[in-house]
Amino acid sequence: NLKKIKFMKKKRAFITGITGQDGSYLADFLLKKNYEVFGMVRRSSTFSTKRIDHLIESKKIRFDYGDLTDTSCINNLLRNIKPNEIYNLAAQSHVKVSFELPDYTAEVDSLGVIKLLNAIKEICPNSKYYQASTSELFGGEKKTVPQSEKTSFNPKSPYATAKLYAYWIVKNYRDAYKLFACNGILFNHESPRRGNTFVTKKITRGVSNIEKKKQEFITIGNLDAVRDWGYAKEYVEGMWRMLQLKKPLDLVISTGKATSVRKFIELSFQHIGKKIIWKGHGVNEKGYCKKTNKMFVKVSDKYFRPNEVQYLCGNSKLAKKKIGWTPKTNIKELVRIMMDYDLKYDDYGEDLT
Ligand code: NAP
Ligand code: G4F
Repeated sequence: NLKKIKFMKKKRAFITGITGQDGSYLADFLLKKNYEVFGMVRRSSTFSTKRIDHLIESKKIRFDYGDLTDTSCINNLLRNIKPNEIYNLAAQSHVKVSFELPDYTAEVDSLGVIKLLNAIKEICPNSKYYQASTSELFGGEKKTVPQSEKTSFNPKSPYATAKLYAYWIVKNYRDAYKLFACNGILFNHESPRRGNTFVTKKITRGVSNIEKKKQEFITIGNLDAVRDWGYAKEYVEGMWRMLQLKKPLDLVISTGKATSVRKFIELSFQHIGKKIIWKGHGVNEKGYCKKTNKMFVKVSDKYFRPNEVQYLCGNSKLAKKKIGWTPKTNIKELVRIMMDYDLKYDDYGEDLT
């Protein structure tokens, strides 16, 4: 009986996007905090649950099929789960893909948010809501660095524009209906669970495959784009901390350190004892092994975007002050974590670091 009472007292968290990088780490984190975790999973012809299989197998989380584009589904889920906290991490999250799927990106990343907020307003107005907002809102002009909560927005893709709508509608519902709703403006965060088509994972996987003699070289886009890359496992704690505040707030989460794609490539090769020498310019630039002169990196315009966000580097001093969050993993350590994983495994799914 005591056990039952304890169980009933657990807080309930509902995560959309639980099969993604952040959703899976957040589920791990909340379970450790003794939450009951509920997740929304999209139906697909093959299983998309690799990152959370360890939780499904041990029956630690409950998941329901659903989609952010379906109002009835969202309403039913909130009615049944009655969550204390809602983390909306679901999105068409790939910037380049958003130029190819602009309508769908808006459908999910903008309208999906209004569906959720309306459902909260009607069904569970006391639930706390976290919105996965993004540094892409800032547009990445070098003159705006470091970007903070006070930096003006300048979205440069259908993804960023859709996320900007989401940002404002969260603020709007917070003010109009007194919902506890926060925007977490997160800068890039990576991990062994990062999707294969994001640049960091593409690089660490590619370099590992070169080392395993499964791949000859990596083909990449803009080498000079700069990002503020942190470790996803730490960033999900920032999300949770935001929802423990007394009053809702929008906060930047970042490391404050900038690294170029070029440097990320050099660090990844350094991990396997190889130094890269660059020759040529623009799409003709190539990276060679200093010792053997073998070509390891090639540039292709296939991976350039119609509009580029050149330089992102955040200032998360307010997050330190308000929620006591600071980053712990620097870029070299992040590369080490991702490289060690990719050298050991061919894909995520085995050791869920
Ligand atoms: P991710 O790995 O791409 O995961 C996205 C998740 O959204 C997946 O679970 C995906 O399901 C789900 N999803 C996509 N469309 C959906 C729909 N129509 N209905 C329901 N679920 C849907 O992304 P992430 O890196 O974990 O990022 C989490 C969130 O933070 C996203 O909103 C992203 O835009 C935002 N964000 C990410 C970063 C970053 O650096 N990672 C930075 C700032 C903001 P499937 O598994 O079925 O595809
Ligand atoms: O890894 P990326 O695709 O991430 P991007 O565009 O910064 O977006 C990620 O971070 C955002 C936060 O700032 C999130 F909101 C978003 O959901 C996502 O998680 O590209 C990083 C940079 C870009 O400038 C891109 O042009 O790397 C450059 N890049 C160069 N070559 C490449 C490649 N990007 C990809 N994906 N693939 C390449 O071959």
